[in-house]
Amino acid sequence: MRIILHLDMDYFFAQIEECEHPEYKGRPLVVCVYTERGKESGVVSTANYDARKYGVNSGISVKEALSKLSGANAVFLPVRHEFYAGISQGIMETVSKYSEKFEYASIDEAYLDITRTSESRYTQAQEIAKNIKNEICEKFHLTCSLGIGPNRLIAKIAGNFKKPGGLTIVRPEQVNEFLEPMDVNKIPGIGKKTSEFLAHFGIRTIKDLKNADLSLLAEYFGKKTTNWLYLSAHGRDESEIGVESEQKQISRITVLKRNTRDVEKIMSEMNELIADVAKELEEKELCFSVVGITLIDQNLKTYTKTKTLAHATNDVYTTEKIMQELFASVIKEKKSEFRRAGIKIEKLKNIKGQKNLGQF
Ligand code: DCP
Ligand code: CA
Ligand code: CA
Repeated sequence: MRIILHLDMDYFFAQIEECEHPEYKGRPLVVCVYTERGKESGVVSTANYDARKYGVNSGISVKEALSKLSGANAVFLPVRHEFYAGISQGIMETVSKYSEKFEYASIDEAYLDITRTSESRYTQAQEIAKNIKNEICEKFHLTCSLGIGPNRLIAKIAGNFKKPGGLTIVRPEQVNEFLEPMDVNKIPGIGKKTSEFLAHFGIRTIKDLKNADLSLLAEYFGKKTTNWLYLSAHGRDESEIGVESEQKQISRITVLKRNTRDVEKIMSEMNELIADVAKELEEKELCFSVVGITLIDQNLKTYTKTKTLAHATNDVYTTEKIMQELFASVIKEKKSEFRRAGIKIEKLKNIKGQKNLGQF
């Protein structure tokens, strides 16, 4: 019997800003992605719970947020993504120590398979959850919400159940009563369109979905999605946490047109290799969380350097800047001229069971 834990940081970007500016505590705080057009143009990245009371949530326009919060003594701050990513990385490192089966899910979310560490006991799982909360609080002064259940799906729904600061435990024998009264959109992957579609058939709660006519659903959603809907409604999810793919890395290397120490020149010769790696990632449906480079000098000495990302990604193009920094740092340390250069990605994982069904 597996026990899975889901972690999600509370109002993550806004909570970090609160922590950085204790003087704003108690005031509505909104983190914004501004456009160049100024202080009224842009969207809300996230907001603290004081601001949410006024209906300010991720994705609404800054203008709308300003109007909802007029007279509320609110604070508006620009998003600082790199800064939050650094804190995320620290949190993920801390949390990943609680199990060898760890999986990054997003900048503020992760899954742990704690079957072994809890000895399959929910009382012990609860202790582990408390320890995680305490450690995050002590090290980062931040709160999170945790969910524990027999699989990834239940852990995630449990984690979202009580926020902020929640710890919700759903034991196998409680799964049905926990899920049945919920709206279908509580199932991760069922977005607005799917739930509207289901509502046409009179399916609003997870209990409705359990009792639905599968052949009717299959006509609209296809067999694969219908099967997934059926399993989810029954709280079933076999997907493993943090299984690394059998393939350990993808790498490409090339002979440079001329021996060089010029980072820009090296990067300009990486384009083809990067495109090639991107293609392989897509074909094999893999994501990765470590980026690396290789340089070989005129004496055939090899140098490599890697960096662990704050969260796994399947988009190698977003790591070009990191590659460039890694090349630059090797070049700075060594005196050689370089003859060959290459890139690699590691910690490959299969992207599965994480499909977003929002397109329905
Ligand atoms: N985020 C964003 N734009 C969105 C959604 C999220 O920029 N449309 C960013 C800001 C969030 C972070 O991602 O802080 C994590 O997203 P969550 O959905 O987990 O939301 P929060 O952590 O902000 O709030 P909650 O307490 O509901 O988890
Ligand atoms: Ca969150
Ligand atoms: Ca999240």
